[in-house]
Amino acid sequence: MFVMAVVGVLSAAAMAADPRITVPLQSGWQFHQGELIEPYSKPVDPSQWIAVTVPHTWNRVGNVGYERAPETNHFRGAGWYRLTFNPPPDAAGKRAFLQFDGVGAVADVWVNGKHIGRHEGAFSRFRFDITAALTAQGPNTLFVKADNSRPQVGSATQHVIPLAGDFVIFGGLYREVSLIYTNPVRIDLGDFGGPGVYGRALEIGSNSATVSVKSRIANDQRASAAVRVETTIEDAAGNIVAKEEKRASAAQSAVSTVESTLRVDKPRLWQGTADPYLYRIVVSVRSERGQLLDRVVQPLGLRTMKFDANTGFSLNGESVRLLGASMHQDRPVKGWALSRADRVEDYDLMQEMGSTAVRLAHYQHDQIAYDLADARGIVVWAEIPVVTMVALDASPPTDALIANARQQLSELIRQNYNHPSVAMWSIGNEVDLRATTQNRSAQAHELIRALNVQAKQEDPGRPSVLADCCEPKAATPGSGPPVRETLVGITDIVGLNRYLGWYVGTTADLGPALDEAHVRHPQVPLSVSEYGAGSGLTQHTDHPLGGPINPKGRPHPEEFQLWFHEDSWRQIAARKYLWGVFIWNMFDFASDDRSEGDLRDINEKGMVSYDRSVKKDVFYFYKANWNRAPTLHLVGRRYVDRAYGVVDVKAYSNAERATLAINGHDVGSAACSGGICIWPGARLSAGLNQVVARAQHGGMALQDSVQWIYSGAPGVVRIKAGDLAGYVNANGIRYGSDNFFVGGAGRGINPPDTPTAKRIEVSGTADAALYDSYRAGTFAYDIPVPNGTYTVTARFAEPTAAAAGERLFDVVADGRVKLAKLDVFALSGGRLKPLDRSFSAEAQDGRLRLEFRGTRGDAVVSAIEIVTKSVLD
Ligand code: GCB
Repeated sequence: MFVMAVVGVLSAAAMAADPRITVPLQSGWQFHQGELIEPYSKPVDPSQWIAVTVPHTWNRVGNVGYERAPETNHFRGAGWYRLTFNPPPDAAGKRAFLQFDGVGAVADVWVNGKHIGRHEGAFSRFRFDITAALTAQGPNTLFVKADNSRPQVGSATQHVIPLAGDFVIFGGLYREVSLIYTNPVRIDLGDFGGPGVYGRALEIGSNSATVSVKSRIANDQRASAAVRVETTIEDAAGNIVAKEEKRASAAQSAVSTVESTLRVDKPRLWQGTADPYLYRIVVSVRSERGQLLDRVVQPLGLRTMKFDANTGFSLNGESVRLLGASMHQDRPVKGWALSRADRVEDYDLMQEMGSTAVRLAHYQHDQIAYDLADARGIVVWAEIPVVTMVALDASPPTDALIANARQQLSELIRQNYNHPSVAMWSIGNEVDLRATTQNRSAQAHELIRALNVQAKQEDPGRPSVLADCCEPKAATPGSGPPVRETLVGITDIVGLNRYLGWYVGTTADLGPALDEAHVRHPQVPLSVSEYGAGSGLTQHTDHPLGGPINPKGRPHPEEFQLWFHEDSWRQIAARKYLWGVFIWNMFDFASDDRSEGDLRDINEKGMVSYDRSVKKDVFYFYKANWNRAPTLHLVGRRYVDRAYGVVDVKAYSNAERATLAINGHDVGSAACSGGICIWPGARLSAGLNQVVARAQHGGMALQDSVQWIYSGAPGVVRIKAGDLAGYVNANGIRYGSDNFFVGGAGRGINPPDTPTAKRIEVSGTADAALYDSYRAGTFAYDIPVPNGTYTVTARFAEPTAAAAGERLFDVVADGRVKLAKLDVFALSGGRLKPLDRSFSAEAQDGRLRLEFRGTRGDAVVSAIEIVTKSVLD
């Protein structure tokens, strides 16, 4: 028989010290992707298996660049794992448990050919008692089938939450697996993966705190056992500050609960990031004669948290706004198989940005994530993956799905009950979204109500929460009742997912939308649980409002993300009733089938890139606003090859003022307001420009620099009107993104989400792309150029008119009408045909002003080229 490496066995000394033996199962695994027919009962063909170490996932999703890397693996289905192991020599007489910290997404487990059990749900820890299936004289063979099939009728995941979501469910044993040996009388390991010990502060005063600790004692002996349950609380230095011993009789083949109430004098509180002080609960179970049978250690943080609909959040009686972002649990190549070091780096980055809270979206994360939050004082929004859909079709959720959601909720709460960082339990994300489109809000309601009741039963001490996406719009007169009922009001507190200025509306709509919700639900404490915008780090614009953004496509200029967050944060910051704010998202993450920004299969709304190597400029915007540590960051370090010689230079800083120098020449000092310092209209020289910002803050001298190249010719400006990104034609002529405009609106001849097959283009030119965007309305351009005479060429293509005479407009320069009653349709011979017109114009006071005035309908222009006469002649 094919026998694999035998896992390590703990020393007798280690066993004596700890009555519980934990053996991590990391190496020696064999893996096979795809279906196998009863592999656990037949000899295994070694050629079908590869050696892997656990944590492991077979999926590889999300990469840098427009195209999928050849190593990409989107496979959704079954993966098999096989391991042979020997029990430790002293395990005789012990109970053996297999512990999985997380398997994507449904796990079936066999030991020595016997089916031990199945677990449904990709995120929670689970354990099986495998004592009866083990042979003491090894080797024992373990088979695990992990199945991450897409949820659909007939698949292994059809009744398993989440049924939807834009994040990838990575398949496999992506978290740790271990064998745990215990005495037959032990602290229970069968409580939804929980620790079996649950501590809760009943009262916290300045002189003392009262803590209740409930311990579940399991007994697999043939008779009841008399035990002594010793519960202690230790301070961070390991001193015992409270102790209680209880005698109990642990009933045979049952679980008995022992509750202790302890008093901690002069408690030191868990004060968030200011002082995340942790005690420890230690429960030791001993036999009557004092032999140590089992011991469990859990964190304890003493704190009170309150949420108020008008004043927001308070920690230990002090008002603080929870600031942070959401995060998923993946990275390039590794997928979900993260290491502790990865998690530490993620928390470091969050804290550098100034976060005091995190939304661990959209599911239960590994214990390391909650441990780090405890230790660093980061307040956690914890949640289960009831995401968007509660059924696969228009019928109500199945009983199996409801049971699965309930199971995952019990697992989340019991496994994380003792973490002081966890502030709330979330039971749904945007469940009103699909309810809206399929008119099934009643079904979402029923499930959410049931989960809410359960969350309160599991943990009366923490509020329930949900993330709402789609509050009903007030019914318009004559259109009947609103199509959906609100979910707001079911849970104690609420988060609002609002993508105003990205998926819908404009950023300016955000504040009013929040106020509307606040007025509609005056009793409900509200937060912003999601807002965000994508960013392609190789895509840039000189003006974020130059053209329409295509949220589900390309490009996503990095500067648009900055504008989005600057404008959104201003409005959020001003609304003191919000208890918290969670940016979507802290990190770019794998998202199947997105082709957005400059990436493939990535949701790029992160503050930091998928591989964590780039802190985007937006990261520093929040750092300047959220972190008190002195910060100065020049914006635009990736926009190196500049389209224009005159730029508004921007820095993010929490200093009061900053100064700027370009190539050693002083540009001046700028006030920094809301974290933003701006030097408008700074001039670049031809070639390489060294841009340096300096500031003094908190007794520190701050400096940051970027290098920009300007290779344009003096006195030549080319603008692609209505375009966010700019354009280089086949001859290498570069048009910058729309810029220097006053008024009007940027548009494309194809609305942003037009499918490729339906896209139209301008005909009769070799340079059709130059005419595929336009600015419309009554507007002007104030183009900064040296005084002098210029040849202006304006390029047009009628975007929408169906006949000559439908659109007429004047083009005015230096106060004179240069093109009168221009009828692009008539002059170009129809719609979507190019028309170029040139004229001379004077620049005065350092600018050339062009005005476009509609006389019938809106004026339009697709591109503008101005070239100084002296260069031309
Ligand atoms: C949402 C979802 C989140 C998505 C996000 C997006 O509303 O809650 O899971 O990733 O939008 O970026 O589209």
